[in-house]
Amino acid sequence: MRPQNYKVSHFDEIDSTNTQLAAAARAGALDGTVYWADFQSAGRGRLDRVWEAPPGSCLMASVLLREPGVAEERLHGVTSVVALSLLQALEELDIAGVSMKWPNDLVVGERKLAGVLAELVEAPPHTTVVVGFGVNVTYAGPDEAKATSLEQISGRAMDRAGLLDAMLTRLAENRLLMRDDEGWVQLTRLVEANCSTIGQEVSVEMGDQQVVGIACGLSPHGHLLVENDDGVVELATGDLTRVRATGA
Ligand code: BT5
Repeated sequence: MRPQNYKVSHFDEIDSTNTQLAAAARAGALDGTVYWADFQSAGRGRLDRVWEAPPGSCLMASVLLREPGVAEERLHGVTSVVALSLLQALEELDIAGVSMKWPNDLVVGERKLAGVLAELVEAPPHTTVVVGFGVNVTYAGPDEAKATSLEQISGRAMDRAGLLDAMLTRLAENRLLMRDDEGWVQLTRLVEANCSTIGQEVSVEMGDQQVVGIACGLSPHGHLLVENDDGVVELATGDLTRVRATGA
């Protein structure tokens, strides 16, 4: 069941649900406004990358969150909370084997199934975030060796509106947890438990900085902890690649 406080608009075609929802946020759109589209002509990933999918092949949606009570340092964690909500929705719909790749992907093994893009919007008086996500339903990404789709992993084409509803329901529950310290710790532990990055040897790039080490956990703010000879480094975000498996 879709929680009543979302206001959902569907578009056959749009440039980018994130771009348009950010514009709507600046014009006063309310918390819980959701845009989703069959096709994006200028879909965006992080750092000016492109998110692409043929019409109707991918669930592409953005949610507007106004979170007056959530501290700025936790906002990076919003990406993880949205990814977690998606993962929980997929589990509810009997899709197994999906895990989170820090900071913003859902993967099956090493293949990308979904990506999340959270952007802060200057829209006073509250801290405002537009969080977009793309989940491949029948399209297995621009590079099939690196990506996958729900159809590929489950043999069925999932109804995108149903998946959106399930995800928004989980997000509404998780947002309640986000608002207090205890709930935040609970969410971080859930993200950690579902994050296949933890335990891997990784290389993380942030601008011209690079950190290599073992991803050993998440901080209370949801930042990645990477351990190497220099100690433990805490990373709010970055581009992560796996160096090699360290465990089973
Ligand atoms: C992301 O960025 O993964 C965030 C993607 C967010 C997309 C949603 S769709 C709704 C909303 N509106 C938008 O305009 N965006 C959001 P990043 O981690 O930077 O990954 C981007 C990279 O993923 C690209 O450079 C490609 O290599 C790859 N890619 C592009 N389209 C893909 C797809 N459909 N499936 C898998 N990988 C893809």
